[in-house]
Amino acid sequence: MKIERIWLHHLRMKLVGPFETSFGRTLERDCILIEAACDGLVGFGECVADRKPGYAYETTETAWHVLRDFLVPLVLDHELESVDDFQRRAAVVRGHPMAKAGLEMALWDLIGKATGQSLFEQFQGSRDRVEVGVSVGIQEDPHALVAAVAAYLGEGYRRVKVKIKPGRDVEDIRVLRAAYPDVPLQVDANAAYTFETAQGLKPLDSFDLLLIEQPLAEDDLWDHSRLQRAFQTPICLDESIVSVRHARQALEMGACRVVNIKPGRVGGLSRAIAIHDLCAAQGIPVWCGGMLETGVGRAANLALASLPGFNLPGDISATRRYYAEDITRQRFVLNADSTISVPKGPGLGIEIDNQALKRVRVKHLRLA
Ligand code: NPQ
Ligand code: MG
Repeated sequence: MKIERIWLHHLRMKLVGPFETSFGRTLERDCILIEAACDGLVGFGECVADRKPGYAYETTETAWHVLRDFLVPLVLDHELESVDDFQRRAAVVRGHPMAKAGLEMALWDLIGKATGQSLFEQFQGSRDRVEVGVSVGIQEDPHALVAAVAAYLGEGYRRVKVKIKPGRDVEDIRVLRAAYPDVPLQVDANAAYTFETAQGLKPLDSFDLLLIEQPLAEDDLWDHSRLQRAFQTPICLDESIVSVRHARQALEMGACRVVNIKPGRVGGLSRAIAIHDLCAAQGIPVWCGGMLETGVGRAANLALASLPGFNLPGDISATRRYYAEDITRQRFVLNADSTISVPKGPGLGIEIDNQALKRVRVKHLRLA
């Protein structure tokens, strides 16, 4: 396969409402759509780096730079054998996993279109609909949280994740748990605590949570292992799991009992699958995280989450949870059983709505 041309599209999409986490409040979501052409076909990939380095160090601008100046030139006019071949070439670029993952996704889409296979088939997925939950941002107060959760339960979501931060943790969850004693519930701190301040989360152990996600810093596997020993609730790592090696080491030191897998955070769908395989071999539950993707990244996440080891509901909500208007013709909807169906068409199985794309595009660039 020889990629002939690549376009980068910087998008800015309005969220249906503000989304607040421990690292800030978001009203607009930036990302880069990568379009790669080869033999009359085009493949699309989504780079999930945001405008601000809040969740991770990459930003839309750093990813644009690394794609334009380093990753795209490695790919253009070079005979690529496979996705693995791309990853070997991309290894000369240190870090920048979201930039790599976006380009890798476009390759998967192209290969699928060339071979007539969906990503679901390429990955050998084991289910055609995947269980999903909803991620709820920090609200004005605990009562607003209960109201927000009530609305999502009304829409059919059966698993709820709540964002927490210091000062908005135990009491919020106590009130929510009292309102909904039986809802599968989990929390996500996005690295907002230290080993010391996280001791204050101990009462969460009595709320029957599925997991506590990323309480401590991204680069702190060791203190997570100390914290996991002190808590009954499983700790799940998100930001800390940046590679297959980090996943193995986290499991070896008992830093978590559950792993959140996001293709963007680990440098691509191929790496995400490798982490899935490692965890499955050790009986460690994994689930697919979410990065407020457009329909492009959402389609990729659905294919990934169809693998057999994804045995907890993913943060893959319906399109309308985040966007009134999306860039794909397909809008993803929640089935009555709190699942979303995996796309079936070749590659990602999505079509870009070019008019919608133009409406949300900040800038674009053609390479070669
Ligand atoms: C998480 N996602 O699991 C993330 C983090 C997250 C669905 O909870 C802009 C860009 C806003 C990236 C908000 C969910 C974001 C973002 C949250 C990532 O940690
Ligand atoms: Mg998270």
